[in-house]
Amino acid sequence: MDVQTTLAAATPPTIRREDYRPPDWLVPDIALDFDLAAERTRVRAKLDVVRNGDHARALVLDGDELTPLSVHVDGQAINDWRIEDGNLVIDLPADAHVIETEIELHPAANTKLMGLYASGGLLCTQCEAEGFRRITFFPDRPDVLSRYTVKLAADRNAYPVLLANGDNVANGDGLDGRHWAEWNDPFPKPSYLFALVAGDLQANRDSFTTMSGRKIDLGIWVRAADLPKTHHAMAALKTAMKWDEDVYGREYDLDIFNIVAVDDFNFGAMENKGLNIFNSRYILADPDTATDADYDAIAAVVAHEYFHNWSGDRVTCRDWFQLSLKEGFTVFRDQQFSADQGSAAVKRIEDVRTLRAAQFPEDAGPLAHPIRPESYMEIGNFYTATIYNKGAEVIRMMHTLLGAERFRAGADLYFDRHDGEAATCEDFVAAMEAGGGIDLSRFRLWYAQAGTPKVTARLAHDPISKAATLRLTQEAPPTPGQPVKQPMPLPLSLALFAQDGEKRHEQLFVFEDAEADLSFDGFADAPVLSINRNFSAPVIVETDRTPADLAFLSAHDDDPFARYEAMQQLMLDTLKATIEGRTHDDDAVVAAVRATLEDPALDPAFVAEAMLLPSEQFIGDAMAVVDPDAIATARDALRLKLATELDGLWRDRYQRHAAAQFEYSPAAKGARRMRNLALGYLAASGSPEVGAQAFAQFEAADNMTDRIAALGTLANGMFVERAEALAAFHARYCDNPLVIDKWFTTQALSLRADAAEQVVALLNHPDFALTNPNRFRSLVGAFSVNQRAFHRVDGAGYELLAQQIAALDPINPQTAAKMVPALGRWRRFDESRQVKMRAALEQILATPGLSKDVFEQASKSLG
Ligand code: 0A1
Ligand code: ZN
Repeated sequence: MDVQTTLAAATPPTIRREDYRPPDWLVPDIALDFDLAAERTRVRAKLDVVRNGDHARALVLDGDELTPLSVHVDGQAINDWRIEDGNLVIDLPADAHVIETEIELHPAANTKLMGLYASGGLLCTQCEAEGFRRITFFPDRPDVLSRYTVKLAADRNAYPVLLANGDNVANGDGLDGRHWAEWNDPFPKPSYLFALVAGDLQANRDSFTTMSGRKIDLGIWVRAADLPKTHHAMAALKTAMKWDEDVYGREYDLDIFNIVAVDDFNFGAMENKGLNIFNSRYILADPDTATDADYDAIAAVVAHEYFHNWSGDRVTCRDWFQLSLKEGFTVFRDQQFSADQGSAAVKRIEDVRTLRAAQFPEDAGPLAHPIRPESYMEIGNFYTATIYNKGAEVIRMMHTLLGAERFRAGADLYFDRHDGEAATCEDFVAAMEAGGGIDLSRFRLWYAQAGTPKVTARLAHDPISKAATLRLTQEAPPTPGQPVKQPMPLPLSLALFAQDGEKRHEQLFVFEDAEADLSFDGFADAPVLSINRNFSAPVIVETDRTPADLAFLSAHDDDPFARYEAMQQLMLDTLKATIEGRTHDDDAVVAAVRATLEDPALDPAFVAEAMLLPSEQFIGDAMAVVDPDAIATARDALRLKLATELDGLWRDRYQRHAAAQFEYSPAAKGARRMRNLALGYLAASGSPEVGAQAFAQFEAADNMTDRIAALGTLANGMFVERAEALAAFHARYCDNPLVIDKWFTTQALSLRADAAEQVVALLNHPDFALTNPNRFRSLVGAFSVNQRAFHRVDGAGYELLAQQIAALDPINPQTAAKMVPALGRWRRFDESRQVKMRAALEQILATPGLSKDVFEQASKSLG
């Protein structure tokens, strides 16, 4: 075989959206029978199959690493089945048959964590997107909806609890200490929503009475020792159930809603019908082990998975190209929910920060794709920030264009029209048009075009005519496969402020063309422009506002997001000027930060957000060529200047927000945020006195937020207390893997020059393991976003990541593939780094037996 054919044979097929065809066979009913054990599990499946349409094609049942032990058609054993590409193919004479198959699985050996696997003594499943085919032969695609009856049998001692989707209809004892449970899910569902769990679990039980008066039994299932850590998740669940009734009119449908926490999980959580399975990091919390950010994330993820019951389960996706139909909408819903629980402004700032950190780089790189992609090799690679977070921004824009009431009418129509169906993104937009009364023809481009649009805004003023004119342009950059873009409708929230601080004009301008001119009369003096308020469109806005304008807005804008944004832009402009060696005035930043810190009307949580310097990555994203060293130097210098010049204020804020007894309330969270921000600034000086102060906080803290903030401060610097604090932290939490993850992450994110060496040492720590995705992400994933360390000029960071990806790939390809995009950003760096990053990608591609997950990411990254 020559090289060409070897490569061709290794390239996985590309699946295209345009090739969609309805399924050849449907499966209205399926009965599954599991004989469970960690080493060997027997699965018997009985499928009622019905020919769909007028064709003579064989029945093809997807299979992944399955071998049939027996196949029956209409009760008769047959031998003329065949396996093609792992799938079971059976020629069938009539239009309806009963197919029975039997296979054997080895859950304990399933390190991919897709299908049925073992985690910490439990047996559990993960089926989205294509895991069900690793459990039984089935048309594993989301447009085949079936009613499931599931029988689980297992050893009673090892697996006293047996859970599946729907209602528990029967239970009994078997021979040899075994027992069984039967579950029935009345709602037809696609196979990716199937789930089972078996294990020694205890439930935090509660109930919720729905708006129509039905009582739902709720259970959060964990190891007995973890029960005290489930209260926050339970409270969030009940709040989310009520919120979905109030805001979307959506009521829960089954009589039971169960959640199970597992330690080994590839993603955050999974919305299986009536049986959500969670990564334990998104369930378990108490003040000693979880930060405020963890508490918030738990509530958001619990809500997200619960909301999927309607946006995902009752109305599912026709095919995986429609993934954003359920994910974009559900992220938007969870964002709305979280905004309603606390400060909407702070939540919006956090969401935009996430979008910019995770999605903008994706949209600007070789893996850019529209929220409705056109093709994929491995669907697991498309659970991206684009599908999720940009998808949510697209839904949000519709909400902005329609207003809450008409958006609700559109959502109602969508659920009415498509309940029980597998729908498309087009169905959603069409329902918004009909229900909300709007024409979204051009808006549909948001589903088709990748890349972050760039808007330029130039405000001119003529003192004679007293007119201000705003000239806008928009342009979307070329992305892979899409060299030329059309302008898209951008809902831009605008305001003009007079110099005295008065808001003189406000509007939502839907900017649809490549250019637009707006004029405003009656301005004797030049006004200041506030644009993309509340981040009304997911775009990059470039203005010619001066530092004085930005400082003015940071003090006067009545839109909190715009106020935050003005401060960020001011900091960014200053940092860029430093990096590019242009003359500029750092004092404008100091003055603006001082003014915000001293404004008594502001919420401390908001102030803390506004005071954060732009991340090193964000600064890099704003440069033509990222220079990690210059960025680090400039940012450290500005940080030091703010620390020194505002020293008294930081000390005062640290004291003013002194730790009181732990409480999880918006006010207490804001105080902790402000206090820890102040500690961070105080530590910038490196003074030994602050090291002692951080260590004292570390030791005295009654909550993880304060303790980890102190540890991070120490870990970033050269303080003498550093090693002692790290050791004490490890010793205190050595039995808690979620906290040990934090210990790894804190060191992987260190700003010290020796961060890469520390990470190398930690890879050999006895607590490091490739088999647990949380642990891998906590060290290797965190390191890959530590810009100054990962992009070290000698290429050591790239080498390290390539080795770890190659090592993880045979164990868990899905998690390994998630780490590749860090190397895919090579075009953004200087020539020398580009060469090293490409070499790392080549090295990954040269790994024998590479998975299609990593192959797709690495080959596309080389572009
Ligand atoms: N649908 C889930 C995300 C998810 C996707 C794939 C998984 O496979 C390992 C797991 C979870 C959500 O949006 O929460
Ligand atoms: Zn989701």
